[in-house]
Amino acid sequence: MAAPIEIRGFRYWPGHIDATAQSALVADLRAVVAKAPLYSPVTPGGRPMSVRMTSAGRLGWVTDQRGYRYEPHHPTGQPWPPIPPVILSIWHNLTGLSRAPDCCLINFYDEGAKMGLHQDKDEGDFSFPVLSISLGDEALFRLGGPDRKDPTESIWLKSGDVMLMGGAARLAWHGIDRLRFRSSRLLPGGGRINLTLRVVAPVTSPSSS
Ligand SMILES: O=C(O)CCC(=O)C(=O)O
Ligand SMILES: [Mn+2]
Repeated sequence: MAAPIEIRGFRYWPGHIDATAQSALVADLRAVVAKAPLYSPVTPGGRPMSVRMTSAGRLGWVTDQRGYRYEPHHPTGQPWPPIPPVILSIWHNLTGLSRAPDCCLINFYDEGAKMGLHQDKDEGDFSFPVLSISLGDEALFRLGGPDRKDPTESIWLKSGDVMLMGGAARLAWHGIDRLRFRSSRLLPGGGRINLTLRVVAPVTSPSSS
């Protein structure tokens, strides 16, 4: 395995997942989405997010007027499907942890979708990292520091890239400014899938920031 590139405490493996494995992952994710359909989430403040979202695993991240939190069920009331084994093995290989993630959050970015600068802080234990996998169109990822005002730097994440936010970078601010729509041929209709693997336990109460 190639050594990761370190950027401000983020660890980055460009092209970690090859084209064949990317297609296999998309097939696995289609099976997940068939059971737990992508839906359009709303922030606690009532604003629709531009990404569509679903989860796999014991818990899924949700947001609505009741706050940001993890729930054991999809908004339809069904449990989330299990995390596909190939995704779990990427987690175990790159984090070196034997502990499995509780949640694989699945974000789908269609043309024009983005994600504002934020911290991932709805989990109960920040000593565990968050692992992010990119599939499909290239996206401009902005990464900063633990303070909202810290300077930021941007990199284009490509299909097959994997990023680890752990240690000092675990609570770093980050977001997606824009997509290069149809820059990849992985998804026939264009767009980008981002997976984030998260250890959630212990489960926390809802937040709105
Ligand atoms: O799409 C990405 O690369 C980042 C997604 C993200 O930060 C999140 O889901 O919390
Ligand atoms: Mn995030």
